[in-house]
Amino acid sequence: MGEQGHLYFHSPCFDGIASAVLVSDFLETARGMAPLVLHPVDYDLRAGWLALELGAPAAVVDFLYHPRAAFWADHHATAFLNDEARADFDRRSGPAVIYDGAADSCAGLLWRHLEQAFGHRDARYADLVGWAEKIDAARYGSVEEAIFGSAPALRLALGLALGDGAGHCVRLVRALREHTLDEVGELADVRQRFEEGRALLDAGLERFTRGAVLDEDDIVTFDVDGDGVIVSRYAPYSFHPEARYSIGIVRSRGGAKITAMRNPWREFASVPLGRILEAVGGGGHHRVGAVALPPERVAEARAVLVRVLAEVRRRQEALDRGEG
Ligand SMILES: [Mn+2]
Repeated sequence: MGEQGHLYFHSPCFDGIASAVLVSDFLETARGMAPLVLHPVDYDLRAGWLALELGAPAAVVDFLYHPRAAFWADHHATAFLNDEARADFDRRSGPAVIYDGAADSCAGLLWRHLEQAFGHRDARYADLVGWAEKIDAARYGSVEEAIFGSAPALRLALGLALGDGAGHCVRLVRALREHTLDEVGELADVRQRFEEGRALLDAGLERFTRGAVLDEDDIVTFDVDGDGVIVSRYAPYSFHPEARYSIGIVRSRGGAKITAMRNPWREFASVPLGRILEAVGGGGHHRVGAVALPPERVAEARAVLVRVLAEVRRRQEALDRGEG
């Protein structure tokens, strides 16, 4: 048995899980490491992340850059928490430390990179990677598929909206290493989460009917109570399929989340939402951004929404005038 390493992966997130499958397969199969200790991580760790003492050696995938990660891969626009982290990455960038902000998914990035740099690829995971690309880049055929799709990967993804209780994501990584997506989609806890998720999704859509407004420049704004339900990020386009953007607040006991998203089913040059949300303390990709406000800051939610809305309008007008 080789050295025992640690793998930190974004969770609860389909792409994070798929990335963990690929990289654990690579490190254990091609590099002969002992089975990795799996650590799901999420953005609540952001404030202390760069100072966090990782297990060694550590791999980090689909998540923030960490200077002590021996292996790191990510594609988020906001992967670097500060200029020092970015400079450190520039120094260390190489076959085991990779970044591509234009990649649709981290799993897709790893799929191509591990083959090119190390000649390592297990064709069994092609389906898993294809779905990670589709889910992370919102390449759904329709708004119906995005919200109500029931392919095994989408059943699993909806179940993740219930959170990462009781080691669910770690179990999924292990299951997907050994079994196909079809098989994992039939596991009892995946089925149960999917059923539960469906009911919460329906309840969430109902709240949306009362809370979403389309304004004159094709932006849907909303302010909904997400407590105890699942509010699909695609719900705005189910009610307003022609909208260019959806920007709104989802409130819950844990605080408020402001999300901005471009309509993935409409063709147009859009503004960098991840950057715009970064300016108010959040982050994301070009096509989607979000910021989470803790309970003590929910009173600011409307003001943040107004600020984001104004910035999206300002930049979109410049783009529409051809100045972007
Ligand atoms: Mn991702």
